[in-house]
Amino acid sequence: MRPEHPIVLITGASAGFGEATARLLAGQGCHLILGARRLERVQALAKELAAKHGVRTFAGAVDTRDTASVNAFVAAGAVALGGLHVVVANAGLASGLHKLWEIPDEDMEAMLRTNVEGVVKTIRAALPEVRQSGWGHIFFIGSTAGHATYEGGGVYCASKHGVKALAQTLRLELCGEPIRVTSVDPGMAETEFSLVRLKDEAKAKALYTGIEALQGADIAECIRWAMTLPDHVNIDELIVKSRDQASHTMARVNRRG
Ligand code: NDP
Ligand code: 8X3
Repeated sequence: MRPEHPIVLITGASAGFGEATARLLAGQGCHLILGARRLERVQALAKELAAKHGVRTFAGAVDTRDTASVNAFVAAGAVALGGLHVVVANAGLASGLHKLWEIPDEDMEAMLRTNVEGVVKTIRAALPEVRQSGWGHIFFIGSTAGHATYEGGGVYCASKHGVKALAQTLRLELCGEPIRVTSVDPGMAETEFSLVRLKDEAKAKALYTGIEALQGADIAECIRWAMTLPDHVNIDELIVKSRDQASHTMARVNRRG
C-alpha cells in the first residue's frame, strides 16, 4: 500500500537534479536518504530540509562506482529511516568532449562506471528494501543523449543509451510487483553538469547563455508528478526539453544573443 510519507533515496543529492528533487519532495512530506561523494553538502541539505519541513532525513557519503560504498549507504539509510520506497538513481556525469579515438581511459571509465555500473549497483542494493516495503518506484535519470548521439559525446551517449536499456529491462523484470519504473530523460539543463564536463566555468556558462534552459526544479517536478499518479499508472519514459531546444542534441537551439 502507498505510504502517506514515502521514504525516498536519492543519489547525487549534493547538486543539480538530485538536490532539487530532495527540496521538492521534502516539501511534499517525503522522508529522505541523501547521498553523494561530497558529504558536507548532503549533510547540510539534510539538516536544512528536516528543520524546514519536519521530515526525517539521512545523509551519507557514497561513491556509486564502488559496490561496498553503495551497499553500506543504502543499508545505513534504510535502517536509519526504517525502510525504503522510492529510489532516484540520479548520480552521473559527463567527462570531457572527446572523439572516440581520442578519449582518455580516465574519462571513459568515469562515465561508464558512474552512469551505468553505478546505477545498477544502486538499484541492486536498494531493491530488496523496496520489495520489503511493499510499494515502490524506481527512477532512472536518462538523457536525450540516450535517444540521439553527437560528436564528442560518444561514450556519454553510450552510457545514457545504456540507462535506457536498464530501465526497460527492469520494467520487464518487475512486472507483476507493486513497483513502478520510470526514466526521466532531460535535455540541456543548467546544473553543475557542464562545469564538471568542461572544467571551465566560462565555457559551461556560455552553453546556457541566451536560452531559457531547464533547471533542476523542472526535473524534480517531473519526478514528483510521475510518483504521485495513481498506482496503476506507470510513466515509462519522459523526454523533457526546454522550449528553446528543438532537437535531442544542441543542433537546434534557439539562442538569443
Ligand atoms: P550535477 O553535476 O549538478 O550533479 C551530479 C550529481 O551526481 C552530484 O550530486 C554529484 O555529487 C553526483 N555524483 C557524480 N558522480 C558520483 C559518484 N561516483 N558517486 C556518487 N555521486 C556522484 O549534474 P546534474 O544534476 O545535471 O546530473 C544528474 C544526472 O542527470 C546525471 O546522471 C546526468 O547525466 C543527468 N543529466 C543531466 C543533464 C544536464 O544537462 N544537466 C541532462 C540529462 C541528464 P558528488 O560530486 O558530490 O559526488
Ligand atoms: C545531458 C544532455 O545534451 O549535454 O545529458 O548530452 S547533453
